[in-house]
Amino acid sequence: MVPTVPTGLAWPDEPLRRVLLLLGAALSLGSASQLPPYSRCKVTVHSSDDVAAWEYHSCQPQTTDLARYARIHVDPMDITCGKPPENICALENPYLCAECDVSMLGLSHPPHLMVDAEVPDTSTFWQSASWHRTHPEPLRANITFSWGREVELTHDVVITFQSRRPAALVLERSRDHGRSWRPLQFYADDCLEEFGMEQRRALDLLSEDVTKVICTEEYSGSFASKGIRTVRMEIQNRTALLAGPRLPPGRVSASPYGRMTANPALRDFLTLTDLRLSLLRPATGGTFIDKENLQKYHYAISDVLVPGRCQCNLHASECVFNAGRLACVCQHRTAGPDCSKCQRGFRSRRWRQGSYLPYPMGSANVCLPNNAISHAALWPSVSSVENKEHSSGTQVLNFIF
Ligand SMILES: *[C@@H]1O[C@H](CO)[C@@H](O)[C@H](O)[C@H]1NC(C)=O
Ligand SMILES: *[C@@H]1O[C@H](CO)[C@@H](O)[C@H](O)[C@H]1NC(C)=O
Ligand SMILES: [Ca+2]
Repeated sequence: MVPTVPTGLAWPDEPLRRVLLLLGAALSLGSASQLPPYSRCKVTVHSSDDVAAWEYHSCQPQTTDLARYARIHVDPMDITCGKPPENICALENPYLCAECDVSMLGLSHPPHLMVDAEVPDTSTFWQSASWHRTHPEPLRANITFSWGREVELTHDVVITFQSRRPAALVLERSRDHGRSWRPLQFYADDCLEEFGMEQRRALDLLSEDVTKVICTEEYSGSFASKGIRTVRMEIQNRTALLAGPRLPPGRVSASPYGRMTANPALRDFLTLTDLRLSLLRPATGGTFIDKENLQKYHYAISDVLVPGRCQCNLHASECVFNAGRLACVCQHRTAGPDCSKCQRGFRSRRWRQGSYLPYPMGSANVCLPNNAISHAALWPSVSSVENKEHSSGTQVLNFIF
């Protein structure tokens, strides 16, 4: 099962994240009244003898680190260091080198070391070949994370480099399993020269720019701190543009999601099947390239964090990892890997996505039994569902079984 953290909490930074991932299951056992909206799909409101009544809510899986559930592919195939064995040196000191060799356990740096659990003080990392291998061609690498399904980003993507941060890179997304790609964000030490774009910070975005693709020099420009090794795609700064001022804990998620329903462009921007990190130019520490010591130019990444959740159309509160795939555990009589259709026998009205509105419970839009309409007397709520969904009522529908 996918470890989860409660949706209502702000996503914590490293290293608290690792701890919370473990605590997630325990925390979500808190009393029902403390649960944030959308974290459950169905609760018993009362039961007597053989009659149970349920209240349905729209729901979604909790945020988790999706990077751990992705297939990771590095391009070109031979760009990981160590085949043949080679020396990789420090940018600051070309005589401080370490051997990389794929055939030696302690000396190899395969891609999965970007998503393993980091133990304090002992970083494990993926490492590329050095520029020595490809010079005078550029040193480039694509790292692709594939989920084989739609997922949505909920918090900042954070890439932690072991090397200095690259001088140019692009973060891209695909919604069609890698057939087409669109940029999410450009990063360079000089945006104008590298990409022909004005440099901008996510902080400076206006609410009409919520899905604007920017180029930032914040992480690789000359003023970027040499000691800090992370590169971020600022998701929260964007959702915050829609949410307005920060809400008290426990209500953090509700308002932005309500507004996201009304902003399909942002939902589209944050929904993807694949995420790609395109490394275009390693850090060189300036414009001078030391051709005698090309082993000091390379990429190394110790951790990639992709906080998000399965896209389940607001019909599942859980997403499980099974046989290498993430799948929604569909509720509301829906079916399919992303709950995008009604179960057989429950199709008396057209399938609909759940909705975050009206606040705070949303609308479950459950699939109804095939005979629901003809048994209108038994299903008095069928028509009132429609009404309630458009009123400010909080209960969606009480189903009597
Ligand atoms: C990375 O992907 C882009 C876009 O598909 C492609 O043009 C480029 O050749 C790839 N780079 C490498 C180093 O494989
Ligand atoms: C943007 O993100 C940064 C870092 O997460 C945060 O300090 C800042 O307050 C955010 N800005 C807005 C406008 O939300
Ligand atoms: Ca690692």
